[in-house]
Amino acid sequence: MASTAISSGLQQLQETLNGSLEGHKLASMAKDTKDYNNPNARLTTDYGVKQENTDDWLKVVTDDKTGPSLLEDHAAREKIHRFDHERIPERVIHARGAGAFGTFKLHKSLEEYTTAGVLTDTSRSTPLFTRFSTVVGSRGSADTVRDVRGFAVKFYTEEGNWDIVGNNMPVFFIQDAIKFPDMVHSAKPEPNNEVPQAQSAHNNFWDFQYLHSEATHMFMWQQSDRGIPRSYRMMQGFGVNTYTLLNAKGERFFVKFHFTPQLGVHSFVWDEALKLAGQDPDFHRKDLEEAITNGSYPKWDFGVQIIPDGQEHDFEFDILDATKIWPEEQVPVQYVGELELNRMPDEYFTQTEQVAFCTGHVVPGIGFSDDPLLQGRNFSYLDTQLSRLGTNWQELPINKPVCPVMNNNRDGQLRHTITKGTVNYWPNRYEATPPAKKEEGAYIDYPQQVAGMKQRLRSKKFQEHFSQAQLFYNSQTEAEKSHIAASFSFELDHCDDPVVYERMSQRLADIDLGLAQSVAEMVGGSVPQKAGRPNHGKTSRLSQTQFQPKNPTIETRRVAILIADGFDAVAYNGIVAALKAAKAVPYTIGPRRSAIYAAGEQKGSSKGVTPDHHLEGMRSTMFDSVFIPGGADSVATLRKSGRALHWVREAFAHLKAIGAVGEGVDLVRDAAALPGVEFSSSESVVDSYGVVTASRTKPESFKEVLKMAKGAADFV
Ligand code: HDD
Repeated sequence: MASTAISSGLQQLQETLNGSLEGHKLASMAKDTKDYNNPNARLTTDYGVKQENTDDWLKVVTDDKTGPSLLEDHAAREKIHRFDHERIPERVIHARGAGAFGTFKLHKSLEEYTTAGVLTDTSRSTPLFTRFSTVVGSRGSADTVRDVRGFAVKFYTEEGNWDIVGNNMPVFFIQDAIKFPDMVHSAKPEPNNEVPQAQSAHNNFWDFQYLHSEATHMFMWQQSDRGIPRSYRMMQGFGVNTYTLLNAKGERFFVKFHFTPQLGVHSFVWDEALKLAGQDPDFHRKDLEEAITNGSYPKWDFGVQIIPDGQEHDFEFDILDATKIWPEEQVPVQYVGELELNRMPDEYFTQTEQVAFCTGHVVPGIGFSDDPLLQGRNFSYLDTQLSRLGTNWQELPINKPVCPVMNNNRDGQLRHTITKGTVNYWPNRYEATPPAKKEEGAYIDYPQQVAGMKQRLRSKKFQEHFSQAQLFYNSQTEAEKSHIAASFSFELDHCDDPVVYERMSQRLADIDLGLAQSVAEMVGGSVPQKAGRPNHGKTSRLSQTQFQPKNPTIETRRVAILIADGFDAVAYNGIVAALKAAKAVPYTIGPRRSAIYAAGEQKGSSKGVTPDHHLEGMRSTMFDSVFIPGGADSVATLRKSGRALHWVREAFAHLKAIGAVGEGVDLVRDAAALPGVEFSSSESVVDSYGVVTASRTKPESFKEVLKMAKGAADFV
């Protein structure tokens, strides 16, 4: 096929990238890319023959009589055959996800600790692909459910692919990989009726959590606001497992990897997340795409925590235990680089679905540790790709490294590479393709001394399961603590087996008596009278309120502007311009999606404003903020609309910034007429409950509204 728009676009991009690694990756993908939206292309069969009709099966037919369809129609059979086999098995977990391409830049070399080029060469720009995911739900489930989020990054480095297959929480439910199938089975829909979908709120999940006290720390994270992130762009990423770094002197260091979002960490409130799961199941997917296509590239600071070899036993916890963090107060995070996502995939299936991450993919200078979860993962990821993608999955364009690949792994189903040469083994008489030497960049294994008894046991420090669960809870703000209690109350309310909610209420007393008592009362468990163990009272930097941007911004925040006929054009245009200038994303919402006319405008003499959506099509849940311009007729219409009132009330209940000017203030006042809410003053700018109003339209009002919107994150 002639060079097409997409592949030539990719090539152009590559040329501008000037022979860089990113250019290399793009060029390699361009070779495998075809443009369907090309008017010069023609429909063909898979074997390349142009087709004149792909709508009618070849059949015996006359004007008034339809006879049998003919088996001889190879093209028809090929079309149906290909369709019949379109589906591949979804990931056994993390089935639902969204991905994007990006770049990694290192600011500070880590050569003191490692030889890895990607972590030592500050002149490099390393291309990468990131896939975010939920864990429990099927491929078609909703984005906003309460769950852990996957945060997997594939770095296409000059020395081979390096995958960090992490999550948005720094710990895990289990310590030993052999428990993984039990854990996942308990979280997935129950086996008898395949209920519930994408939920941890069921008997089996909480039964498992109780029976595995090692899960206590992790379920506190999962029940916190971290379980319902506002956006993939606003969550932390953690490698979770302990890896190692190896420097040029052959010294080894233990390491944990961190990604901290420059936009800060933000979450939904639970009611919002619940509603969005029905109102817009693709909310996170669309959010990522909207930001990237608008040029607001999400960025994370990349950091490492490092413990030198020999100091690994200096901690009260085992540094190889994935249910433990390394508190930042004990092991500071050194931020040394930046990850940016800047390009959406061209096609979901071949890129986001077929990307295959492996914890075993490390590059020279980076190694594993004896973390027993990581050791098992190193088998599982390689293995699972076989059933999902087949033997030659590493040859798929999205999985191919940017550096040369050559070895004697051959053949297998769907092999693409054609390897020239007369031998396919090593050593061979030509000394063809010999193994690399250390100075040529070979991967060097750390010569680790190992001694001990072969046993099915865990070492002593792995037996302590509650200290860091308390540390996490103690570190939360009062609002975050109340969200945790509400979350347990919701989840355990969905468990109808008293054994499950009774025991879990008791378990919570191992963390905090007050939490256990409030949850037990809500879910009908017997109320614990004394703490299961004393609280050590320690805290760490674990509240998400401590991970806020240095410069608060409303960039990428979605602001709904509610208007009806007769709206105040000055206020409307002012806010739209101000939001765009601040790189926020304004959406106009009206009672209908056909033109709405400003005060003084006539249908026919003016085109009016065509809203992006109508009040029934989109709900307040899909926006970060609501603004109501004045205009007597517009506001009168909105005040009569139950839906418009509900919009404002719901936004208020979800702690969103609300702004109104002129008569728009009256809609806010109507909506605020709720028991217990005192809302006053329509004369000047008011700042109460995150609501900003100004009854007179003046430029300062917009500034105030923007200021409030900037602070919106603080209310969430
Ligand atoms: Fe896993 C997928 C993260 C423990 C076995 N895992 C998967 C993905 C992420 C994680 C982000 C999705 C990757 C993608 O987007 O394609 N998993 C984790 C983390 C863990 C963890 C942070 C704890 C530190 N996982 C874990 C264990 C095992 C697995 C202990 C097995 C022993 N994980 C898998 C898997 C998956 C997977 C079955 C399913 C699809 C895939 O690998 O490619 O192999």
